[in-house]
Amino acid sequence: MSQPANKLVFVGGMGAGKTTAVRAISDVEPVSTEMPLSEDAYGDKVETTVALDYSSIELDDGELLHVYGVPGQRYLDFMWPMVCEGALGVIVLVSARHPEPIASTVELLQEFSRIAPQASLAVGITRTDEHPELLVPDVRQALLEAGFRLPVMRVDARSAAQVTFLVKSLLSYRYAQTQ
Ligand SMILES: Nc1nc2c(ncn2[C@@H]2O[C@H](COP(=O)(O)OP(=O)(O)O)[C@@H](O)[C@H]2O)c(=O)[nH]1
Ligand SMILES: [Mg+2]
Repeated sequence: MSQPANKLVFVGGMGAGKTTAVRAISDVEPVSTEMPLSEDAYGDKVETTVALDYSSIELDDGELLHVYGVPGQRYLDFMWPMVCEGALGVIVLVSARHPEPIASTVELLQEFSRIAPQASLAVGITRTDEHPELLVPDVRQALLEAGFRLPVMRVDARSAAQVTFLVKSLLSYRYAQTQ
């Protein structure tokens, strides 16, 4: 199966804003694929349902971008390589209400830089309207110390303008880097 040329992936934990972000910037009605699982994070046999989000957007110059949202929970990591194949960018979304926002972001950045070495990375922090105590400079500094120099910004996943700005920041950063 051939992969779409321009592919962008949102990843993050439950409630990080993936489905909302994909929906906010969609030109078309997004698709959510329900996946029944036989085990939950603790290995119990339960019926859990997770969603993979997909949609597409057309950028200013008519360039088509395929956008995916993939769960960041480790027990769903089998989905990561499939979704990331050929991706030009991976955006880690983290909710400011997450108990350990920085550690969880570093962990996802480490995983996805390994799974998708070709992709550029960026971080969007959601729900800072409710949790203003999480400051971007602190996150940026912690990510730098972990070896990640990349765009980090607040983003309200409900705002098309803010999500689009984050996407464009990743693309600009990607093309500004020396090859
Ligand atoms: N107040 C606030 N709510 C947000 C923000 N970003 C996302 N949400 C809400 O967070 C909830 C969870 O988002 P969702 O897209 O379902 O998260 P997902 O599990 O990553 O797909 C939704 O009700 C969104 O409307 C934000 O910046 N501020
Ligand atoms: Mg979702």
